[in-house]
Amino acid sequence: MNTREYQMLDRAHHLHPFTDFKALGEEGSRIVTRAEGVYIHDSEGNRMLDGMAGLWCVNLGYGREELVDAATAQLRELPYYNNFFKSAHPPAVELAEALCRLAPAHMNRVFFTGSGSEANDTALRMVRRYWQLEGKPDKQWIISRENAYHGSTVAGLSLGGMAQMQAQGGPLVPKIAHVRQPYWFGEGREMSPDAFGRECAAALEAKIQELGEENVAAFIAEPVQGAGGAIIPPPSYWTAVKEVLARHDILLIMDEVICGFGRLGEWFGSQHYGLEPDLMPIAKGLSSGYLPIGGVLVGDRVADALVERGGEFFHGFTYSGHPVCAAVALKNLELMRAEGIVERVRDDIGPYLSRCWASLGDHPLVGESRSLGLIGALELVADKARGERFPKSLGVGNLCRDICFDIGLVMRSVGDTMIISPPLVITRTEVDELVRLARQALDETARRLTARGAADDQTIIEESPS
Ligand code: PXG
Repeated sequence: MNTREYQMLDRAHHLHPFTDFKALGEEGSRIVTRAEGVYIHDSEGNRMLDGMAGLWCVNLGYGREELVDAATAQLRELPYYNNFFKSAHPPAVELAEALCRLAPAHMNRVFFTGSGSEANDTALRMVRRYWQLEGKPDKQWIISRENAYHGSTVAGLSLGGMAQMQAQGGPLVPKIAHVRQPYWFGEGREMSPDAFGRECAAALEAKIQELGEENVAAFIAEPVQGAGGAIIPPPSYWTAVKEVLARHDILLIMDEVICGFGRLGEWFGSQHYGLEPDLMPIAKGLSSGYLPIGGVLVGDRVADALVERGGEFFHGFTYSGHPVCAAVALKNLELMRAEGIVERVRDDIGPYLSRCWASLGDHPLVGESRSLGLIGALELVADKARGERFPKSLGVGNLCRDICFDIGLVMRSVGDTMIISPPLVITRTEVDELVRLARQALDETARRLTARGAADDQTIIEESPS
């Protein structure tokens, strides 16, 4: 089939995630056909540097034969069996052990799911059940943050704080509240980053007091918000939040779906911030995205209660710990360890990317460039000196993203924030290419905005009665 034929069938039958179906149908999808290393290829023969590692997940890059072999061998041996009814199979058991060895010392158990959304559903069920078992059944409220993304199932949607999503969702899961996010560039520039970080932690404490500590089960957050806009909190934030949670005996769910498995230069993002979460939902980088698998790492406090006093936990999925997905995840972790991927992000390629990425800060369109490990963001602004945004209606972020695709770079936009999260195996030469293409895209975006502005001025002059 050629591109046109794929696009026609796609339009006729395929409802894409997070997509205006009609608009996409008119435009036509990009048909991605193959990939290797950090590059994807489309059906028109274009090659693009994948600055997003798929969707924040292809950490080991594309085309790893070892992962293909692990999947093939497991498909032959045991393509499926479940972990219900007193059964288990080697890949699930071995993966559980490997994960708990990597996780902080107080986390010794894992519950498998098929995705990050299911992991967050599971975490929600677990914390409410935990407090029930503790004889505090009123501790049901979960506090999350505005603009958080925790998945697209109803629980994920409810835990998340994305207003547009929730507006389409109908009644949400009850007893979930949201507090402000530590987004200094977007919401806190009238004060220092540290003061703002403390203020956000104070907002969490105020919410706990408003709801009543005796009614609050847990706080859920990502170490660094990914889909929300690669929001790296000010250094004061997590220190202060940790104190608040300890003061009020509130559990911490750290959503590690994006930050887990090396993205921030530690196995888990929580470790970068010195946090000891009670639960850690994981997915994405667990298998480098080769097959769908997620889970929740459970700390001893919650796990001991569930195991010792919980009786049957009525929860699970057909594909909880799927053997082929588990075998691939296991091999993925083995390769990450053998190749020192996490240390490489922390000590070498992360700092290198940081230096190169920071150099984009001098561009007239960039109000802030920030990065941590292998997550980076650029804030596009209309007025660099004052950090003023463009009107939303101009869609500058999307314009820049489309230009990126045209010149061979996948860079995502969240509003007017441009984001990268490349495969962790990216080389220095490829980082140089990524940053060069990003600068080229910024230049072209600026050029088109100027051309548009000139056209608008022209229109005004022509329309003017004088
Ligand atoms: N938590 C976090 C922090 C995520 O980023 C999920 C949970 C849900 O995982 P699943 O596997 O159910 O998709 C995610 C997923 C984007 C984008 O536009 C990000 C995600 C998903 C879709 C789009 O950046 N993250």
